[in-house]
Amino acid sequence: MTSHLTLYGPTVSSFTRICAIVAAEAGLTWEIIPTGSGSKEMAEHHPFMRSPAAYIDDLHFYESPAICSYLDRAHNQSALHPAAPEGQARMWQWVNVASHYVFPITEERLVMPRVVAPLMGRTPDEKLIADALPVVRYHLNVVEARLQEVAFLAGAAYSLADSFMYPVIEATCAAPEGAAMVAEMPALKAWFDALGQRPAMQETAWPDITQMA
Ligand SMILES: N[C@@H](CCC(=O)N[C@@H](CS)C(=O)NCC(=O)O)C(=O)O
Repeated sequence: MTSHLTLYGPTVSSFTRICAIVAAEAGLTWEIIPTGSGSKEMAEHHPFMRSPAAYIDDLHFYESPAICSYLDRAHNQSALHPAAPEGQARMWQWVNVASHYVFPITEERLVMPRVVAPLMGRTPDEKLIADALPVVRYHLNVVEARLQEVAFLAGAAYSLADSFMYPVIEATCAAPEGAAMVAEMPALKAWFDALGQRPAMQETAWPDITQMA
């Protein structure tokens, strides 16, 4: 029986997309039921009202690492989990770097004020952005340094770690300041351009940034 993934979350959300990417890598069909983070509807699927929540194989999961690990192990022969203990540890290390360090700083202090605020009729907070830029650069430089050592974040092969980092970098590039920084970082730029060719990235591309929620 073919499995189908149903995600609850905003149509444009980095973590919802991460789960869709891993589903697409596994060749699964997937859909997003548009649901606002923090909404009463979301509380029916995620006790902390974060996005996404996932339903597949008569199972219900929340938290993107758990969702993605299940999708890959149950439906993709663990292709995105390195086999060796060190590779697995590196993968989770970089999943956490993407989720807990690079995502919050780029999302809250660059993408939201520079890209989303004007779409909502608000003036960008230029001081917030200016103060954040060196911090954003620092975070991106950490990723650049890793990618100067190895082809992918966990080592020699594409893994869940890259599936987590890619949408975060793509969103960062929606801000001109973010795009300019990535353009100056050769290893990160080459990794980003190469990953952008993967069918899973193209299948899950956001329809229109103006729908960001
Ligand atoms: N730890 C969660 C994080 C999910 C998350 O922060 N999602 C964002 C949307 S991309 C969200 O729900 N933001 C709303 C909020 O922070 O209240 C996961 O891995 O799924």
